[in-house]
Amino acid sequence: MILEKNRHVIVLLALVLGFAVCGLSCGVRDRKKTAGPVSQKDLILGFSQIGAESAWRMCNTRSVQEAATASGIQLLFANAEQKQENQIKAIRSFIAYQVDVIAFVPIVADGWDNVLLEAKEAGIPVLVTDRKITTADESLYAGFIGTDSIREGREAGLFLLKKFRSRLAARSGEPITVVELSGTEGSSAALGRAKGFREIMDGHPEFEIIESVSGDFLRSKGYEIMQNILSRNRKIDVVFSHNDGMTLGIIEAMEEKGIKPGKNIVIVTIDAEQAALNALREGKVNCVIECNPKTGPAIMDLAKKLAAGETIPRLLHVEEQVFTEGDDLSSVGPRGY
Ligand code: GZL
Repeated sequence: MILEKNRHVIVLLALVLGFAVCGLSCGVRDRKKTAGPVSQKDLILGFSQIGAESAWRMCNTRSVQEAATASGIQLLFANAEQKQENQIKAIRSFIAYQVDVIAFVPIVADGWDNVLLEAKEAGIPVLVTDRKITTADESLYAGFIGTDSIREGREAGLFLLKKFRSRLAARSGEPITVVELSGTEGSSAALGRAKGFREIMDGHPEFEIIESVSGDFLRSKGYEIMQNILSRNRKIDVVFSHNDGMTLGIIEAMEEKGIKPGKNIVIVTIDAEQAALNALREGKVNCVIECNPKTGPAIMDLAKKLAAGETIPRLLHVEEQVFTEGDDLSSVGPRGY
């Protein structure tokens, strides 16, 4: 079972070991000797992905893999099974093999300085994608491409100001109670969404965040947490969920208790996967904020630039939109995740 569980890492390590032995014995792939711009056909990109915790993540993985194939870039792909230590091992394997570029999704924001310093000393540029890192040494990575989590959180708050404008105008004094289900603790996605949300909520004391619990971006945890909160019969006006996976669990728990999601309790959710837009059309959620997973092509373009010795923008946020109840969604095509 363990073998199966860590299959991806084992395959990767065997691959790297094999290449390293071959490299040592037949003198290939010594980047230092062939330092300088790498032609696209020889470009090898090491990519560390965090796992497969949501439909969003699986779409992000497909986007990276399909874009690498379309670009003719050789991809060394490692699935970390939700563990930072597996990501650090994978990045060290990429360094050992002397890939041309490393890209990774940091599962949490902290704890990357040492391994990124090793990559820097090996002369391998690093692209941070999807989630951000916290570091005092900005030279440890070349740039970031992904979504603006703080903006996503702000959009959630701004929707609620509109949704509850009449209650806010009435100044009834009755608090508007909010339950927040947040994503993976310590991840920039969860930290940013919580920060942006509070930037708006803190300006309106009528809103009261009565509970904030991490559901780790998992549907199963969204269900369990919501079940537990509902069992305590608290008055809940709003649920703000950091991703659609947890929201699907939240909806299930509410309906089991005879609560009408989107009607008895307002729901705001982030990602905009197909199931969430379907729920919006059915009136089971009230606002869906897009978080775009399809960054594969842009990642490959940036990897080519880095391999050619070019500089890239430090920060690239991808385009995202907000879908709300009452929108005409007829022009919104299949989401692909
Ligand atoms: C956000 C991304 C999050 C998604 C979740 O950029 O890191 O991780 O919102 C996913 O669905 O698990």
